[in-house]
Amino acid sequence: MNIVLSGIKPTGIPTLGNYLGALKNFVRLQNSMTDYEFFVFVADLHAITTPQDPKTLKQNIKNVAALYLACGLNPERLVLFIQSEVNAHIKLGYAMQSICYMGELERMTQYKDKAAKQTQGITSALFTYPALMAADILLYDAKYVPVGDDQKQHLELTRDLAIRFNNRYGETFVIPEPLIPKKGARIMDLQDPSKKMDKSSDNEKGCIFLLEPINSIKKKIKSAVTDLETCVRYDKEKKPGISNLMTIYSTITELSFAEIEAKYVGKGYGDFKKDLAEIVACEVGKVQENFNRIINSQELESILNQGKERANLIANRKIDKIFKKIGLGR
Ligand code: ATP
Ligand code: LTN
Repeated sequence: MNIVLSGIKPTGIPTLGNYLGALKNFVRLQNSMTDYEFFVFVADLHAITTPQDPKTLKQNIKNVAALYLACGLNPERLVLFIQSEVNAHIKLGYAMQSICYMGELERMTQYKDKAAKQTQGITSALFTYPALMAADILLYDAKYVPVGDDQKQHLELTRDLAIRFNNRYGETFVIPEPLIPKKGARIMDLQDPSKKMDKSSDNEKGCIFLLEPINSIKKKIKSAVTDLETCVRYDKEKKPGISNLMTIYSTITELSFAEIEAKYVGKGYGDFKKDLAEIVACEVGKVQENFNRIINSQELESILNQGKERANLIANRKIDKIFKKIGLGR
C-alpha cells in the first residue's frame, strides 16, 4: 500500500498556520486519496532541538496527538504515533547523518533562521535535524509528504539522501514527494506579515493558537495589521496584511480571491475583518469541541498504542534491512 506521512513538532500549541498549511490539508487528502495509508506522528524528538520544559512538552505532545483527530482525521485509516516511541527513527537518523554533508545542512534556511533567533546555546541536534526528518520519511517508504511551504527544502534534502543511499547501497528507499497546498501553505504573522505565523514565536498577538479562547481569536483578527488603503484587494507584495487575511478567508471558505474581492466592493476592512473573525471562530470552534471530547479519553490512548505497535512493526523491519545493507552488526 502507498503511504502518505507527515509530522508536527510539539513545540507549543499548534497555530492557525499549522491548521491551514498542514492539518486541514491532511484531512482533505485523506478524503480524496482513499487507496493510501496515512501515517501521522508527533515529532517530539525534533521538538527538543530547541529548549523545552519537560512538563509542558508532555502536555504539548498529547495536545498535538488529540488535535490530529480533532481536525477530522479518521482513526480507522490512520497510524497515529509518537516519534520517540519508535526507536528506529533514531537509528536511521544517525545513518542519514552519516551520508549527509555539512555543506548540505549549512544551507538549510530553517536552521539559519532558528540559529539567528537563538544566539546562545544552539544545539548540534538543531543542525542535524533534517537528517532525522529524512529518516522519519524514508523509514516508512512514504510516497507523499504533505507539508507547508517552509518544509520544501527539507524534502529536497530527503530526496537527495534517499537517492545517494540507493546509489551507494542498492535500491532501498522510495523517493518521496512533497504535497504543498496551493493555498494556505504559508500563513503569515497577523502583526508582521513578513514573518510566518509560528507557534514558537514570541509575538503572541500575531499568532492564532488553535486552543485559545474564541474571543481572543476574534480580537486578534480584528486588530491584524493591514494598510492605509481601505479596499479589500489581493496584492501580496503591496498589501501583505490584507492578502494574508484573504488567504485565511479563502482557505477556509474555498472562495477565490476574486469572489472575496467582489463580496467586499464598497465595504471597508472593518466589515471584512468582522466576517473573517466569525469564519475563523466557527472553524476553530468545531476543532476545539472535538478536542475537548478527545483529549482525556481512553480512545486517544488506545489509538496511540495501536499506532506505536504498527509503526514499530514496519520501522523495525525496515531498519534491520538498512543496517544489513550498510554492513553494520554481525
Ligand atoms: P516551530 O515554530 O516550533 O518551528 P512550526 O509550526 O513551524 O514550529 P511544525 O509544528 O513542525 O513547525 O509544523 C507542522 C506543519 O505545519 C508543517 O508541515 C509546516 O510546514 C506547517 N506550517 C508551519 N507553520 C505554517 C504557516 N505559518 N503556514 C502554513 N503552514 C505552516
Ligand atoms: N520538520 C518539520 C516537522 C517534521 C516533519 C517530519 C514533517 C519532522 N519530521 C517528517 C513531515 C515529515 C517542521 O519543522 N515543520
